[in-house]
Formats: sequence, structure tokens, C-alpha cells
Amino acid sequence: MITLLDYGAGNVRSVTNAIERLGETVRVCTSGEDILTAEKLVFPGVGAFGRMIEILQAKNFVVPLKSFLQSGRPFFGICLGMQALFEESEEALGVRGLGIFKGIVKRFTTDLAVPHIGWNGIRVQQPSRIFNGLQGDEKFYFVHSYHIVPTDGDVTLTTTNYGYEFVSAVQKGQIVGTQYHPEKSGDSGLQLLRNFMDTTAVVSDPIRVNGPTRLAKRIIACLDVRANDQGDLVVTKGDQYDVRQAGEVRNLGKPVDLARRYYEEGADEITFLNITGFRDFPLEDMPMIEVLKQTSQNVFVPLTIGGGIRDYTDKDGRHYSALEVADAYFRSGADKISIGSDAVLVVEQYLKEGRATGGSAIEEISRVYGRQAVVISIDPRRVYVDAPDKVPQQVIETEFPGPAGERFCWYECTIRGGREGRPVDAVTLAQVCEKLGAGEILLNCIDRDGTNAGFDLELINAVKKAVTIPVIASSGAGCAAHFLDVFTRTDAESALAAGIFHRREVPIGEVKAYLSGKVEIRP
Ligand code: 1PR
Repeated sequence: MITLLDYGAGNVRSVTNAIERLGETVRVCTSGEDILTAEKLVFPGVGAFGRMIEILQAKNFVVPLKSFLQSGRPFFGICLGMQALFEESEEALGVRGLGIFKGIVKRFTTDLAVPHIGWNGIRVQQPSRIFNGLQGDEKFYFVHSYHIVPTDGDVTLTTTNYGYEFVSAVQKGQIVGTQYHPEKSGDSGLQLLRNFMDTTAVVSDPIRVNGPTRLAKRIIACLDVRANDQGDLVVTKGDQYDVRQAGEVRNLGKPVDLARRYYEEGADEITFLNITGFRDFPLEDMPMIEVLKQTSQNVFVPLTIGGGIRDYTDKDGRHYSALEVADAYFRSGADKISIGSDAVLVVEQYLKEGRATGGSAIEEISRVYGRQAVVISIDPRRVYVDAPDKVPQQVIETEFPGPAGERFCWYECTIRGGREGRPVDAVTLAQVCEKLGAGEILLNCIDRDGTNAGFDLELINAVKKAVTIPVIASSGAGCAAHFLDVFTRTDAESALAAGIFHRREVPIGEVKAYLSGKVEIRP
């Protein structure tokens, strides 16, 4: 039996699912006594360092945890669960970590996008039983803005490159910690966990990778989900956001089945968008929660969910905060949430008042779950102008003139599934959201959605240049070459598609085979 230290923030369901998939039972610890009596302890940390330590202290977990770590029994710390073992973190100066390892946790100092999100390699520095059955050249899923800096080099288990080489895993006796998420790293991650649980696994020294490891460009499958007119939850797909054909909502399959198919075909990440979330409150419309729960049982790559993440008061006057909605999604298996309409309204408020309130959904959710868990989904459409100074919005010069030959355009943000245009432009929206605590931008484009005409590279370049967080290029993919375009002609970290995958026009494997050798991908 594995004891899981759940301190209350983040997605522990995925770790539980991964362990159960490997045939072990999980006991979630609710008291210090549970920690002390654990045979093997897994500590999956998600969120922010300061809050994690605060909760561990409030629950009186610190003393039993230290005692367990000194007992010589197997311990696996994941991400923040590994960082907790160090003395201090720049994320919360003055807050003391567990101090099992000497050293600190530092923020990335690189020109690359931070958080470091995606699949990167590892360079093995010492043998370990967790590598049994691995080659050493596999990629694992990372999502973090801070990394450990151990004082004692002997504890370094693996290193990874992101702008520079950092320590991505540690080992000392029976204590193992990885910055990467084995529960989100497909078969290779499951193998790591299996080896950890099997204390008889042979100590293995896989091939040592030469040269720096490289972050892969991610291919994301997106499932737009809503109820059809018969009330069934279906994956649908719009043409420029119109999801009806001959009056009926297009039905391209069942959400749980399709997500599983994409995982098996090699998707690096899966996104669900509850596209009528702006009018149906997700906590009343439980099917989406159920979709997540079922998906996370079989899909071991990151899951993002969007739609309806905002404050809400139900018909009985009960108020729900956006954070509560996000909580429900994280508890059901989501790794990231994505905010659409509400982000536009938050940014408008920010621009009007000239300052942050501290209470917006973006700020609250990133404070509790960390910025890497907060994605902003932007639904922009082009508005042409004949001169850049004609409008207050951020304007770009375009190679594709408008209907009256206009050579400039700006990207109007929309809310409520593209139904309502707002005065804020996509570039400004992305910049303000980054300031407020967003960790990633999902950049759709209504003009290109469902057209198979390729990504809007001008839009992607304009937004990507304006922010330092990762950008997911979305809308318009029609063939594998479009992915090469977006990865070579913009700096987008990942590309998302829907229609071509749903209709099996271009399977994920074909996209990856085409990109192989041209850009870094996870095979
Ligand atoms: O506003 O916070 O409730 O979130 C609602 C979410 O639902 C937003 O993320 C918004 O993008 C999404 N959404 C709302 N209406 C639609 C619609 O299509 N009618 N879908 C919609 C957005 C766009 C993409 C699509 C890509 C790739 N879908 O995610 O998957 O354009 O498509 P393609 O490869 O076929 O071109 P809130």
C-alpha cells in the first residue's frame, strides 16, 4: 500500500490513478499518524511553496514527515513535494522548508518562457532503481517556475537543460524526488512509479544522454464539449465557432473515448473546453466533472479544462467563487484550468482602474495553485483598420489586407463563445493576464477556427513577443506542414488542433512523424 500525502492543493487524483493503474492501493493520509505508519510515502506537490508549508504546519504534518524521511523508508516527492525537502525557496523567502537536503529553490533566470512547461529530457547522473527498464533518452513532463539548487552534488540524480542545466531529480538512500511528474509522463512516467514501488527492482544505470536535453514542442488535442439538443454531452467542432450544421450541434464523438484515443495516439496534452460554460454553471452541470474523473483514470498526460470558470450565484442565492469552481476541476483530475470570458472582463476592469484588485479569478487561482495551473483562453477576431493610429488598441501590419485593402488590423477579444466583441485587444489581454498571474496563453483565432487554412502566424507572433509565458497556438491546423510553420515561423511552445484529429484527417502520429528531425518533439 502507498500512502499519499495530500495537503489539499492540486491534482492528487492523477497520482492516485497512476498508482492504482499499477495495481497498488492508495491510502490518503489525513493525520500525522498516517505518515508515521506509512510503508511507502508519495508526496505530490502542486501550487506554491509558502502555502504548502503553511498547510503542512497547520495540519501538524511537519514533525511526522521529517521523522518518516529519517526512517529510511521509501519516499517519492514530486515537483513541489521534492522542493519541500530543501531549506528555503525564493518563492516564499523566510519560510523554512523541511531541510532534509541542504540547498535552496530558485526561480529560473533565463530568457526562455517561464514557467518551464512541457516534455523535456533527463541526464542521468547516478544509478537508481527508478530507472529500471528505461533507456535514459525518454522525455518527462515538467511544469514549474522554480528549480532546486542542492548544496551537496552527491544527491543529484538527474539534470535537465532549460536555458542552463538544473538539477531535475535527487536521490539519497530511499528518498527520491523528481521535478518532473511521473503521473503525467505517459508510459515512461508509469515505469518510474512502478520501479519506486517495487523495492526489489534492480538498480539500473541507463544510457547517459550526451549534450543538453531539449524541451519538446507540444502537440495538444482539443475537445470542445457541450450538450447536444438531445441532452447528450458530445465533442463538437465549429466553423469559426458555429458548431451547428443543418440546425444540429455537430457530434464528433464522446469526450472520454476521444481523450483516451488521443492519449494512445501520442497527444502531449489534452484540453477540454466546456463551450457553453458561460451560460451553464459547471458545478450544476456535473457531467464535465465526471468526464474529467473518468478521463484521468486512463490518460496520463496533462489535462486542461476550461469553460465557466468565474464567480457565480445560483438560483438559491448560493455564491460560488471562481476558485471553488477551479477546486472542483483540480480535484476531479485537471492539471490546469483555462479562463476565457472572465479574463476579458477582469482585464477591462484592470485597464479602467489602472491596478489589480487582488481578488480576480486569475489572481486567486494562481495564488493557491501556482501560475502554471492558470491558462488564459483568448478568442480573438481580426478587425481591419487603414492606419495604425486610428484605434487605441495594439495594431499590427498584416500581409493579408482586409476587404477594402486595409494593411493593418487589431485582434478584438470576444466573450461568450465569440458572440460578443469587446474593446480590449488580444495582445493587451495577454500582457495584463501575465501580470495578474496567468501561466500560459491558449491563443485561438475565430477567423481561422475550423478552416484548415493554417494558424494565424501574425497573431501568434504579436502575442508571443508581448509576453514571457508560454503560448499555445490554436485554430486553423489543416495538415502536418501547418505545425512545422507554426514552430519554425513563431516561437509558440505548443500547437493545438481539433477538427483534423476528430475527423481523422491527419492523426497525431502523422503530425509527429512529419515533425520528427525538423523540430524537437516527444516521439
Ligand atoms: O468563456 O471561460 O466560459 O470559456 C469557454 C471556452 O470555450 C473558451 O476557451 C472558448 O475558447 C471556448 N469556446 C466557446 N465557444 C466555442 C465555439 O467553438 N463555439 N470553442 C469555443 C473554442 C476553439 C478552439 C478549437 C481550435 C482548434 N474552440 O479551442 O479547438 O480553434 O480548432 P481547429 O483545429 O478545428 O481549427 P469561458
